[in-house]
Amino acid sequence: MKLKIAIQKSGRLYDDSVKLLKECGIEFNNGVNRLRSEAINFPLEVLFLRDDDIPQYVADGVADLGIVGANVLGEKRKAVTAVEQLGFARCRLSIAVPAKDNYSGTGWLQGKRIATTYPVLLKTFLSEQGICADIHEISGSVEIAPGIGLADAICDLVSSGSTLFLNGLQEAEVVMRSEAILIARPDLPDLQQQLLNQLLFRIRAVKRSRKHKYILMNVPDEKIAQVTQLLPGIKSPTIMSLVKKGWSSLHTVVQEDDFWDIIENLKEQGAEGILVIPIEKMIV
Ligand code: PRT
Ligand code: ZN
Repeated sequence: MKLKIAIQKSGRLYDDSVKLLKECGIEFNNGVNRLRSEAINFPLEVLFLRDDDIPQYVADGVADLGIVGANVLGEKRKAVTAVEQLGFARCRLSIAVPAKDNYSGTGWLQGKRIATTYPVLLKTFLSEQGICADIHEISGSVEIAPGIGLADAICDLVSSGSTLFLNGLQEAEVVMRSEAILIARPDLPDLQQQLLNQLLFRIRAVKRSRKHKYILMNVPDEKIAQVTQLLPGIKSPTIMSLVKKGWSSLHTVVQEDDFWDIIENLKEQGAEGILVIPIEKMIV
C-alpha cells in the first residue's frame, strides 16, 4: 500500500515541489527524464507530469495526490479535493491592457478582444463583472497578442510584473491570486488517507518552520522583562545566566516577519550578539 503523488515534470513548480518532499524527509531519485520514482523511506511513488494534466490524473485516481497551481485547478475544474496551500509559486492571474491606454475600470473591457490561456477563469470573472468581451483562447506567448494586433488586452499570470512592462502592458484587474496547492482524489481509501495524514503532518511542520526563526541574544539582567515584552506572542523565553556577571542569554522562537520589526527596539534595550537561526522542522 502506497500513495502516488503527481508533481510537475519540469517548470516553475518542479524545484519547490521536490524540495518540499525532501524537507519532509522523503528520499527519492529525481533525475532528468524520469517519469516515476519510488521513495526509499516512505510509501510514496512520485509521478512526473505536465502541470495541466495533474488535476485529471488525480480526478481519475491514477494519482492519489498532486501539486499544482491554484490557477490550473481553477481552470480545469476537475473533481478533486484541495487539501493544503503550499506557499510557493505565488502569482496572480491578471487582465493587462496597453500601458498607453487610459484604463478606467472594468467598463473599459466591454466589447474588447482579450487573449488568454485561461478562458474558464476569465469568462467567470467577466460575467461576475457584467462585462461582455470576446475571449481569444491561445496556447502561449499571450503577452505579445496586443502588440501584433491579435487582441486589445490579455489575461495571464503575473509575478514580478516585468513581462508586462517589457511588452508595454499595465496590470488592470486581478482575476485570481494563486499559489501551489496539494490536491487529493476525493474517494481516497482509508489506508491512503492515513498516509496522507502522515505526509500532511510533515508538510505542516516544514511550512511552520519556514515562517519561524530561533533567536538567541545576550541581555543585561535588568532588561530581561523589557526585552521579553518586545517579543511578540512569547510567554516564556528560555533564560540562561552567562559567566559574565549581570548578563543572561535569552532564547526564543519568533515569526521572522515580526522579528525584523522589533530588532531596533531589542538593540535599544541593550540586547547584544543577536543570532537568528533557521529551524528545520517545527512541531507544535
Ligand atoms: O510544461 P508544463 O505544462 O508543466 O508547464 P507550464 O509551462 O504550463 O507552466 P510553468 O512551469 O511556466 O508554470 C507552472 C505554474 O507556476 C503556473 O501554473 C503557476 O501556478 C505558477 N507560476 C508562478 C507562474 C508564474 N509564477 C509566472 N510568472 N507561471 C507562469 N508565469 C509566467 C507568466 O505566464 C508570464 O509569462 O511568467 C511570466 C510573468 O512573470 P513576471 O515575473 O514577468 O511577472
Ligand atoms: Zn502547463
